[in-house]
Amino acid sequence: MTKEVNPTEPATIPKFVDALPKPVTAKPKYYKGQQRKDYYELKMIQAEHSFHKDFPKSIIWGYNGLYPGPTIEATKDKSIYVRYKNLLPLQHFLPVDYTLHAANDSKEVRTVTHLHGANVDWESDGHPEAWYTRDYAQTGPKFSKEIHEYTNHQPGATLWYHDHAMALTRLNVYAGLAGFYLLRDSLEERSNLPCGDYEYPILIQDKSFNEDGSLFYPDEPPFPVPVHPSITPGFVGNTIVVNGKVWPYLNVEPRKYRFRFLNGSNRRGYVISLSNDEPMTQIGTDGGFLTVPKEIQSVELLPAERTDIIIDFSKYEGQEITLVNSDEDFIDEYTREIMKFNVCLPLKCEDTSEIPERLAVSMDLHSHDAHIERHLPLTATTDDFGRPMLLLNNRMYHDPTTEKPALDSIEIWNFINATQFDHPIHLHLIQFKILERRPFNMVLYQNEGRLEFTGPPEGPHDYERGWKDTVKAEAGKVTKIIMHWKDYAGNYMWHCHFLEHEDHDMMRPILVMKDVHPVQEPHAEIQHEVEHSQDQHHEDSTIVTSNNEHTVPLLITTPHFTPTEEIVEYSQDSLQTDEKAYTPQTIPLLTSTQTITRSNETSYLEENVEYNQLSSPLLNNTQNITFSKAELPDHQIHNVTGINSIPQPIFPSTELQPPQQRMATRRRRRWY
Ligand SMILES: [Cu+2]
Repeated sequence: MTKEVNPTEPATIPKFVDALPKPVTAKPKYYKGQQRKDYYELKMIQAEHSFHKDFPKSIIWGYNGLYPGPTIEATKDKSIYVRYKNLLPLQHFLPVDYTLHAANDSKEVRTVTHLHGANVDWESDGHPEAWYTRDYAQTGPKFSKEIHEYTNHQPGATLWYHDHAMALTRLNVYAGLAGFYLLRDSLEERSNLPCGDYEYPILIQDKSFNEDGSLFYPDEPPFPVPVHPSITPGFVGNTIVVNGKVWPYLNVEPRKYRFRFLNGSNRRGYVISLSNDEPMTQIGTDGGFLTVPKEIQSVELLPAERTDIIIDFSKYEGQEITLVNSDEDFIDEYTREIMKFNVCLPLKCEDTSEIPERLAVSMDLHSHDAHIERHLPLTATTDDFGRPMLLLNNRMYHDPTTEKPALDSIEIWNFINATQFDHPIHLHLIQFKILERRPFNMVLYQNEGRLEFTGPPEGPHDYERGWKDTVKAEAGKVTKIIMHWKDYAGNYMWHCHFLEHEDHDMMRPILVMKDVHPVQEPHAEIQHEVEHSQDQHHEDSTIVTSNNEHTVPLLITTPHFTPTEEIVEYSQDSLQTDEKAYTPQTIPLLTSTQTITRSNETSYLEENVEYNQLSSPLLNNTQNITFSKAELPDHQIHNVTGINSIPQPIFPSTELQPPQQRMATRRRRRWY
């Protein structure tokens, strides 16, 4: 007896009955009467899409009406031009929250396409405020041109384009506005990697459906809020959709295949492995090839992360192998599986493809070359409506810009994740390397703003040692990355790539500045002086104090934690357990930041004015704790004045455990 298929109930949905589609390749278009090889036009339109052979057709929004959008194939250093035309309906078919930042600029559907991972001029980057409505009837404050120019001055890589409109990204991407952008280079050309029919880009997203097969997206969180529709703290779907099909299969030959995996989900992370526990060969990360191929058992992909993998099916002839998800968050028996490979096709011809011993040339960035080191907290608070809200550097999106790297400078960024969740942090424009992650005392940091490490630094995971543009900032750890700000100046972004977080202020501007000294104050606001502790037992100790403690302007009472100078130090417990490994030391960079002279006094003053006028809703529920040197409880612990504690989030319990009642009435749809 066949069970009736109900798109809301994963248990009733047959798995592995639709073949995995390969997205079509975008073709250049005629432009002003001429056919050009470098001009593309993609039309965002509403269309019908079949997610599963047993589902009714669903409404989606797709580039050229396709989900995923057509794959753009580009070549390193050859410019291409793309116009993404908004021909969508004026009203959204998913629940829009008009209380989010700038969402009420226009009630119509706003779109803007970001090329994720691209080294690109900011006006072509797809800035969230460069949005436009249908036929460019209305445009956002940062909109400047209709045609994006991609110069492709970067190594070959798996990039992707997706919608990035301010406060609508989660809905527009969920509706289907995403596609691949494969940048190829001569290194790839010279290699003999699997290609053509043996190369697949794989877009993994999770979705939930209504009974009629339409896409489901919640219109409110699972706790009472005074706003409707309202954003949720995060949404995960109850099915896994790969290249537009729910749990598809791919018939393969017993030979090597290349898969470029992309997690395009709103909130869900995946830990991918093969059901037969055999290893896979990783050849690339977000930003392109690794220096050497790496055998891995599994790879974790948070939203927006990519991995380039070779799977050799030659040993598995006749087998069925499932691509397994062992991520622990939001997992159930259904989402544990992603897709299936059936090694059932006859070998068409001998597999002559190879995995080269060496791939890319090594071009590492070294800590000692960094001009500046920034410390950037990830914290939780509540918004004007009492809803949980996550912040970067304790600021909302529209607060004045604080991350202003100088063009051609090398910087180190430390993400101090004081929330209870990991967050995938994405930086526009550049690719970076992960240096380390290091656990710290969360309670001490949350209560007093002091950073105390509780263990040794951990190197990046084996599958994330290449170039990255999105990194998992782990909860309770400081994640340290290094990057070179090069090629372009202007307005960029850094943000969490959980789309519900990004749309709700977990996003901050970056201004890459031309003609300034590469060494500046990390956050361009408070002037600090550094005093050396007299304590002979702790010669390396440093206390950072503000030089105008008694006349602090408003900006110091705002919840802006600005640890200009951070010191590595350790808890007593750690010292006792492993003294050798925990020998205190200062970060070598401190020396260079201690002697900072401001190169741009004018912009500093302007910034001050802006801060004094700033009123943030955070002020109401934030306590200000200021320490002076005399009050320091222990000279081993280093401190910064003007630190504010951030109230603890209300939402973690709701994010992990939606109320049971609601779960039952809404048929396993989830809000997170
Ligand atoms: Cu986040």
